[in-house]
Amino acid sequence: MKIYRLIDANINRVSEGLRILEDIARFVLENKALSKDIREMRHIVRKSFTNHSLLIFRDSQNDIGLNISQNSRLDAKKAVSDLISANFKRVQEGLRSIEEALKILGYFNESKIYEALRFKSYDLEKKFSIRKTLPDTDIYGILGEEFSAGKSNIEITKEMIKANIKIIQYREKNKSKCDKLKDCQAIRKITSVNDVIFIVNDDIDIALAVKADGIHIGQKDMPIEIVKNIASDMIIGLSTHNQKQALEAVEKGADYIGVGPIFNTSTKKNLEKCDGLSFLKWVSENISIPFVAIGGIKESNIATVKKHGGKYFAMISELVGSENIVKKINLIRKKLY
Ligand code: 3NM
Repeated sequence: MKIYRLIDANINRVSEGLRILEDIARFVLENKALSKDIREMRHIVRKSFTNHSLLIFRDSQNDIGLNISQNSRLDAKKAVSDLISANFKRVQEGLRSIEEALKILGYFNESKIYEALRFKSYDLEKKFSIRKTLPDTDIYGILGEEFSAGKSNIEITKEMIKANIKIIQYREKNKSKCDKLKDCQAIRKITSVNDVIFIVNDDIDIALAVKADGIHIGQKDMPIEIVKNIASDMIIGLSTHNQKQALEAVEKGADYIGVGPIFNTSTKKNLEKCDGLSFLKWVSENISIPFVAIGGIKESNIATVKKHGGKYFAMISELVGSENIVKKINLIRKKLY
């Protein structure tokens, strides 16, 4: 009979996990379809034992797991993404337990229902992922008004989006905090509506204030471990200039790395030394996270960057300095495909 108690405990565990996931889908991700899928799953789990026959086996006060669980710090969560993965794990483990217990009791058909629910939960988990990866795209646009021949960052953002750019970084080295904040608030609105990833360079406070998708930092900025603590749900990009830095970035949990400078450029002050193309080639063969080539990339040399393993190409002056950004991006794409 204790096996029924095990099933009862796991039905509660699974239902509670699903309830948390349903709430995240509804209130955090604001995704109605996902929330509905989870709710349906929860109802199936609950209704498969409708006659409350399992209630008599419930003995949660005497559950030896309760004390352990209440004293444990192992389940401390830092971010919504941690909460999501912990609860999917809980749901999947619970479903597995029920599945096996039902088999012992000879309920093979019922056990299949729980197996199917477990597989469904793997699919749903993929849909839940909070944006932590770069979009599968080509050009990574970076803003900078001092290189834009008079156009504002807002105008440039709109032109980039018209050209189907899927990721835009705000990088201003000389503006006041207040001006940067105003710019970023406006750009966040435009990028959100157009489903474009918005990354802020350097200023974590601004990235957090405007709810950017990510933050990009350099080697001399705040250490990535600290940034990850502060901005745990954000995409974190780190500039790297040699193999050691690239390996360290992966180890410390960067979501992507900048690789450069590929060529000489006057856009960045105090440009780091880098064996551009051969470093990029090495990264393309040895680094498992996304990598963005940067530094002096133009329409005229982008094919060479691609030949050396480039997949994402970041550009400032070549894009923002163009009279017609859409036309420029189309010309660049012709060199890539
Ligand atoms: N970072 P442009 S090179 C911002 O090597 C930046 O990490 C670099 O500008 C790095 O496309 C660079 O105008 C400047 O050359 C890129």
